[in-house]
Amino acid sequence: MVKTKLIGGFPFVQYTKETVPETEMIQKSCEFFNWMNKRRTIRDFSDRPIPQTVIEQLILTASTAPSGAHKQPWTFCAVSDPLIKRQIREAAEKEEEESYQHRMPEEWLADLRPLQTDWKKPFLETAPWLIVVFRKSYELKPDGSRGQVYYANESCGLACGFLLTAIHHAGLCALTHTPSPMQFLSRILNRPEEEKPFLLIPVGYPAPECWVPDIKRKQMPEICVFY
Ligand code: IYR
Repeated sequence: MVKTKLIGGFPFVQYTKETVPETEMIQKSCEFFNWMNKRRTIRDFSDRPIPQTVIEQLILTASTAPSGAHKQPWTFCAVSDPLIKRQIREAAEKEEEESYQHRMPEEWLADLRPLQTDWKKPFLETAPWLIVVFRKSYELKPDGSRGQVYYANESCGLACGFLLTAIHHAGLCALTHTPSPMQFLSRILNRPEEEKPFLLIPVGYPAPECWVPDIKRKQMPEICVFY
């Protein structure tokens, strides 16, 4: 039985967590790193379908992320409809072509060269699901008035991190795609004014032949300082 009590007049539940001995903790943290270090962003997707129930569970995991004042300022739009995916691809490619040809400065283009990206985005139609994450800039209360949200960028970033981890855990792959500008997603998905497009995440299996850049991750001394 979960113990409950009022603190400052608000309901609290007692939280218990199963802890592990230190040796096991060291092993688990190593294993989890080794497994997370295998996650890669991909751009070559298979069209093999994924059941909606899997996508639902992945999104439920994403929504366990912490958020400012527990406002959960996110909406996840999961798209498998081929006609909507095509509309998204066409609109994204239009913006991306303009960006690659005119908007992105030379330094940015040079930084992207090792990744060999370009304005063509076939994965927006090939991947069986596109999860479009929207960030709420305010929330609509039941009476129609506006309520504040807090740290919405940080909250949505955390939720997307949880989502990518859940996708990897399910044996699937994803791409964190940020077509720019991406207001077209609000229009195509008919989202309300308070929701702003945050991240577009194609989800699926890798194509039978899938290539990723041979990147190296920074080592401890470059990313961490102990005090
Ligand atoms: N949005 C473009 C460009 C792009 C930008 C960054 I920063 C990347 O890490 C990768 C791509 C595109 O999706 O191609």
